[in-house]
Amino acid sequence: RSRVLSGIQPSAGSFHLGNYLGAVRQWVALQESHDAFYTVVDMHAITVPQDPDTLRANTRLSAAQLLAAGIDPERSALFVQSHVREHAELAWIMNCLTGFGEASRMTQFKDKAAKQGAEGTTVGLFTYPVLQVADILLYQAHQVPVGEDQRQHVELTRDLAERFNARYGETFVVPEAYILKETAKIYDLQEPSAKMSKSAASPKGLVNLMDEPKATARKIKSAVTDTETEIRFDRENKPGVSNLLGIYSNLTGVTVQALEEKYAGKGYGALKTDLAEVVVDFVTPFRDRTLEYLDDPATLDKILASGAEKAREVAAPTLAAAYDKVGFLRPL
Ligand code: AQP
Repeated sequence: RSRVLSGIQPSAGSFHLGNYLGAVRQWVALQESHDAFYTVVDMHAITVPQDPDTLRANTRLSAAQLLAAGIDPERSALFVQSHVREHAELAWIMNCLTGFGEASRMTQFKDKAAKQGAEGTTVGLFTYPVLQVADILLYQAHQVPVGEDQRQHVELTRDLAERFNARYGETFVVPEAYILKETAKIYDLQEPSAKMSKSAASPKGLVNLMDEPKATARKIKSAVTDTETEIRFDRENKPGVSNLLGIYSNLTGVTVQALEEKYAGKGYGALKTDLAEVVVDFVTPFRDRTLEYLDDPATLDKILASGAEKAREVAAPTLAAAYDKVGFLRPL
């Protein structure tokens, strides 16, 4: 069976609709057909300041949301990144293979560094993509289910796997990004040309799955559209309406074309009211399930411990092979 690996940051606590549709939903589907490794990447989270207690709570909350979304810990290894030390260790080797210029070209780094300012930008934020390379290569993953914003990081992973293999001999599987066209990028409700993001300009554009469903319904109803009246998918000229149609279609399985027909001659209000209901119907049970998992932290921690054990069974021999290849002397 081929392998998949992906990760999600616990920094915001709640996942947003972009995280779910762009990534997590594919994780759930892929565990049927693949050996799956899914991780809450707390080490990535600390590339920007985090309050320690909040980070701990949000790490559990993230794991609970993954379970609520349908990750089955019997089939998938669900673990916390910092529980598997090999991530940091392989990242060091990968840091030593990455060009400074190469890392400087990562657009996510440039965006995030611009937000943090020169003094607030840590070296950890700079090498974040390289840690992500290690996350993927440790598991010899064939596919990496992510949103479009992560494509460049998966490309870097491919380059580094190939570089390592060429320099030291065949060691790593060269992975591919697994990005579904329909959900590659979910957009901000208020700024529909920008991706939905936890660091959105306004919280009104961001649909957090753990928010009160009523608040979520309000956000959908006040989504930005345009001055026309026609409900038509046209990303270029009607980004707001297209985003709503995309979310609607992805949550219900009804095609965009069928939605266009359904809403022909109707106003934006009707579309928004119905979509608000669709989203509320999705988030309400999701949220309840998450809270149930959170209610029993001992069980949650056991699931994560067993996930880390499964992860280490694959990560440890991969790291040992890499240590050998680069010429580290084995300790007695
Ligand atoms: N808007 C989105 N559409 C589709 N996929 C998305 N992802 C994130 N936003 C969208 C995907 O979600 C997965 C987990 O993301 P992450 O934990 O790496 O967080 P991120 O990419 O940093 O998410 P944000 O909210 O966009 O955070 P900031 O504001 O910090 O950049 C990934 O697979 C990602 O592609």
